[in-house]
Amino acid sequence: MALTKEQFITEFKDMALKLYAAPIEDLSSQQLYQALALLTRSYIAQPWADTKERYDEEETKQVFYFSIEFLPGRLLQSNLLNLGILDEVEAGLEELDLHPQKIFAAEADPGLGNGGLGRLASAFMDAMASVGMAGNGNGIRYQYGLFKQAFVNGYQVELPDDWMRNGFPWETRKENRAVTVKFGGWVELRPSRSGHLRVIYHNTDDVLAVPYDVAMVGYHNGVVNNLRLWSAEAPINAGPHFTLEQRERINQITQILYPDDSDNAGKELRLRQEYFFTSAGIQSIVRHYRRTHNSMAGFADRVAIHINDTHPAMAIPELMRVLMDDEHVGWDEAWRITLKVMSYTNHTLLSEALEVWPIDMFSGLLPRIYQIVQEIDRRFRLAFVPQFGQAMIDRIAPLGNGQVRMAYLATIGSHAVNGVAPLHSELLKKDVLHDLFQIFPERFNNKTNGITPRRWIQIGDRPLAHLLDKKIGTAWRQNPLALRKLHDYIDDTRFLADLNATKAENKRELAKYIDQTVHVKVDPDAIFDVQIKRLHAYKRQLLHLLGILDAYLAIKRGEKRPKRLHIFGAKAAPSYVYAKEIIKVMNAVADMVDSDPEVSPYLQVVFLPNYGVSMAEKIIPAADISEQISTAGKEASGTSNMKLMSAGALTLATLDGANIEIKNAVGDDNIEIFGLTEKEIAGYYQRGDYRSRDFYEKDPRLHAVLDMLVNGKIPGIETEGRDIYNALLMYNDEYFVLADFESYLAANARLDKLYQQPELWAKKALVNIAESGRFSADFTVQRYGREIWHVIPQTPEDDGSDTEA
Ligand code: Z15
Repeated sequence: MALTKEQFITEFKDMALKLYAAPIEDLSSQQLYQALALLTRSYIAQPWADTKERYDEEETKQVFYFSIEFLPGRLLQSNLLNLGILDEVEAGLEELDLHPQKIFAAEADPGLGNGGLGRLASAFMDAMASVGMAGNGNGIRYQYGLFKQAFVNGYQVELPDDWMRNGFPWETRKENRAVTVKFGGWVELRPSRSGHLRVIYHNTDDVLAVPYDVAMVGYHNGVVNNLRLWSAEAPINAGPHFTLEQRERINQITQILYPDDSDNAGKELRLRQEYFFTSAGIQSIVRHYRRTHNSMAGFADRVAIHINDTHPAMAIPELMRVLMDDEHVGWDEAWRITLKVMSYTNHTLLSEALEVWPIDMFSGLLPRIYQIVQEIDRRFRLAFVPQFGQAMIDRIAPLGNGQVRMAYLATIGSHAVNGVAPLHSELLKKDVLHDLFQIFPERFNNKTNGITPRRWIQIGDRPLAHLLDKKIGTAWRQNPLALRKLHDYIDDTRFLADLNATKAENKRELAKYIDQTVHVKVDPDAIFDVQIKRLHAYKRQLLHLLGILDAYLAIKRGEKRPKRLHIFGAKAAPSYVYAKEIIKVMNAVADMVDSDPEVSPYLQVVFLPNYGVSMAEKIIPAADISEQISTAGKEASGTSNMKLMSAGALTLATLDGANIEIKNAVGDDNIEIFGLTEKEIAGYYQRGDYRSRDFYEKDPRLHAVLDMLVNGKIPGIETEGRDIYNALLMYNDEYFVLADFESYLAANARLDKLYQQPELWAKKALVNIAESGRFSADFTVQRYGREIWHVIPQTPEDDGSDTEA
């Protein structure tokens, strides 16, 4: 849109006055933010309404991305950027003697997700709007987001995230679009005169699902899509017997986000949440469709529904329910429509993350849905036992072992199933979904994850963005493949120096931020070595920690090395004891290193509390090294690896998830690979001959490091050090930390050496930035659009460099 600085100043002052009856000089940053957000929303309103109208008029096929998590990050700056008015607004604010960054920082970060899965969903929302695809999000409006993390005495403490305290100016309550979701009770099936079954519900708990819509603004294209977040409320005419307690129970459904990442706790409230937003979404899609169509026959040509991990897999039986019970479609036709509409992404191979529900709980809470799952199960068995045998079908039918198995249900009820990186997609076919792959090979495909360079470079890394503009022009802002132009400057000494200077500037900024937030002074000349992701044993923050302890001991012995600053950001699930113990030990090591004047000139460790999207925007631009060190075969894709690469950090990585893609993109010389491969690890499993103790006994450096966990050298970690020591040596080190220790150290030594040659380092950084464009989520959603959703997006062009499994 077009907006001059002068126009903006007038409208902004006007909005502030209307809202606060005060001149802007009297307003707090929070108030200025509110005024600016409301003004921005007023700019979004028309294109939002126009987009909706256009989709309806042209009968555009629409995608509905169902996800129990969304992590959009702060929206003000990104909306201004995408509207194309960020520069004018900032200039206007500055003319008013205001500080744009201070105003942007007043926005609460909606933490409606845990990690990669939720952030991916939001990247896809941004990307779909930006490529002009009709893509809607469907999720939950959690009143409290992911807990706020604090450290007390080095221990993680979880505080509530009251993110809506000041309101959420981006949402609009659509009370006229509310639907009712039914739980519990029992169902009566009664044949009606017209021949179809009448389904009568008795004694159900009814919940009103009220949607709150959030605009998803496309980049410079006038498109505004919709993210619909559902809130649970008591039904309006609930009657005199409706107690406060019942109201409380209803409100609970959308009160909190479960703080578990890649883990499944199997709690009933979680099942309620899943059905709540899934049923509400399906009902509202069907209702909207039926306003302009008098049968469901063409539904699958207008609607694609994507199931982001199994949390919304109930979309399959729920759509069957609506088609049959409400729309009177027969089973076969309903199943045909459902299969054509539904697609499913798997995000993990970890068995503890695969969702299963006890049949008792499931059938009690969702009796009608359970009947439909039983029928899906019955027909599946009938169809495939003859060809594949009872034993195999028993393993993979939706019902088995007294459980509803959601990944199997999702695969059986979708026309497409994908993993999120080539290795992951291969392993899905080999292990977790092997038997279903035998039956439905044509459904399986890979869609490598992506990120949005708009947030990570254009907003998060302004110094780099400006340097790029100067050198290769601004085309990369529209099409990130244009970053490849950078290759032309691989021998441009001046430019390489500029690149290093940009990184140095970002490091100084981060150093300031660290000082302000945790009151720790860090040396901006150190190597900034970053590991930012959820705390999980398989991600092996512990390997990184052992590397730090080795460095500590080496420095104590008198070894000199370039100074390294290790930066961690990670939340542990509140119930994940081992992960929390690792946090405690990290913090203890940070203190020990810091208080030792022999060591602190060479080594520093900072664990930043409350890592999230907004903090990532500050850390990533300053990173020199990106630690992506999961046990091979365990990390489905990873996405921080892509973000850090695009900021020119060198990746220190195992051959896992999308690290393999990064390696293929930049070439072996521009990434630091170490550790066991997935094959080698599978070999250990098969033979059953991994013995972590052998590594401990053979390698004196490893021996010394592990002993530090239990010999009292690190103050205050008696319990935690012992538990970790035992996990590694008594319980045989489930994640092969000890097996990879030596090669991890060797890779780190190579990085230390490389850092002595700043120009060579800059060349490798350049290649990483240049090749990061392929990981733009714009391309990812276009691949989904072409190959899974069958919607036809317009711009920008894909380079065709797909990554099929
Ligand atoms: C989650 O964040 C991921 C997988 C899950 O099963 C759950 Cl419950 C949460 C992550 C993967 O661990 C990560 O490798 C991947 O990049 C991300 O999803 C997005 O696909």
